[in-house]
Amino acid sequence: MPRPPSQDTLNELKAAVGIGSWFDAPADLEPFVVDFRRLYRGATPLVLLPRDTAEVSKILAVCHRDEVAVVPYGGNTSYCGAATPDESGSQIVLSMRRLHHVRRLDAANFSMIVEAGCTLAEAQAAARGADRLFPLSLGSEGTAQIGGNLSTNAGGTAVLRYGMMRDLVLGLEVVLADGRVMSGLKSLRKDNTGYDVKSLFIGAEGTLGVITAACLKLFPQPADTATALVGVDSPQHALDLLGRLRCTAGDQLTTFELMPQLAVELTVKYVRGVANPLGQEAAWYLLIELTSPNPQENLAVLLTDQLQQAAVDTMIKDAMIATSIAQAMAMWKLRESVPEAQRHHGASLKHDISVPISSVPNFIEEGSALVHRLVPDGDVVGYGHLGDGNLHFNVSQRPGADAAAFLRRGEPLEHAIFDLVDRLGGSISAEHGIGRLKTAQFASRADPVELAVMRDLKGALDPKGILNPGKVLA
Ligand code: 2HG
Ligand code: ZN
Repeated sequence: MPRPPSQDTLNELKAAVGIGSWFDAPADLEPFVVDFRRLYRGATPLVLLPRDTAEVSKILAVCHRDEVAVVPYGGNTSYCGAATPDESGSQIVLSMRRLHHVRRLDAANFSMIVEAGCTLAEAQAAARGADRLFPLSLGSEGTAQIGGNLSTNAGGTAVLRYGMMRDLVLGLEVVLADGRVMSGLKSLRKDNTGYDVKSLFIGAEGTLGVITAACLKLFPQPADTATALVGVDSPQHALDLLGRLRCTAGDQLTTFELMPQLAVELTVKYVRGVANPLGQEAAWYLLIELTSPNPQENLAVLLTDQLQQAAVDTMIKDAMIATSIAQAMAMWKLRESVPEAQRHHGASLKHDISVPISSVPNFIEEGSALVHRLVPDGDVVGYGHLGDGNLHFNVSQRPGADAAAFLRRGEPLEHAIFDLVDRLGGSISAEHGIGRLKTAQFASRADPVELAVMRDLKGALDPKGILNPGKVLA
């Protein structure tokens, strides 16, 4: 069990990074103790900002010896409070933002080695500068850091084509709980030497080790893109179109996002510069994007043909294909601003779930019935990555409803939604992780043997329990 750090330990930790690389004044600590969704307010005696892997190693060696808890902190965009210290005031925060270098980019190998504190946008820009693509893409990419993306196995809007963060990793450098450095920055596509140890640290939310750098896969830059906003009557029609496009466009289908009418309505209402480009309203909207590295691919023609055929087959109601980059960006802004619009609208209950893609219409129907029954003062704003079977099945407080009463209905609703997810063979956390928020639900629903294996791994890699205690396995 970790214990509060003594003054000697705190002094030693400060000395490990040097003057200017730590904070302990309350005003400076503030951004590090509140999570992005403001669900938690913790406390910490010290924030450390190491500059390199050697300093992270020194810090962990001290914390391990003295049994002091450490909370790794990236861009603080976790939806589950994964990077926030608890209320005890005894957990040290380890900010990774000064480890932000691109160590090496090998264009011929389609790979790059970046440090954990690089923002996702910085990593994307580095790849672009070498005429390559780093394809992970999500709304918070300007703030979210690579270390956090790895630690939560982030998803986003291009998973359909490129996979999640785990699929984009060739190698990792990780500092273990006792300060030892695992130097696994290989840039190989094929390497069958023993267990896939790096994979353990991806999605572990800083509970098994601190990722300091990663070798990431790169791809060709798209040279042709077709983007469309499409109106459909039902999730089933959306699913039918997804199946058809996967068969005709293959890997070129990069994005297939679903939004209900209410999400579009709220976004147009609250977010400046957002409009609905479709002439008529639809019950559901799709943001679809095809990309190809071949500039002669004529993707707009392919997408137009497919959508025309889908209209003839009454699969879709209305569609608009972007004819300029500005139009495509406006469609993207509509989709990416939904979380912001929901925030402006009032309190919300969030469920980041996934089910097999074929079960999404069924999930939406049964899940909406649960919301109507259990949260009569809420409206379903269930949107997200239909191409991955991942919905943000959120519920927004109806205008004028009492926020506290609305939020109190969150727990019974969450149980009912997660029961439905379990029945459909889904996941209670598709892309946001467990953090602190979902530890109880995770522990009660995970396969007991799998959970026991996870606890064994935690015990083996972090025997003193100093790494991000209270997260994932509480
Ligand atoms: C998205 O897909 C993000 O926009 C945020 O994962 C989802 O706010 C949410 O629930
Ligand atoms: Zn998402």
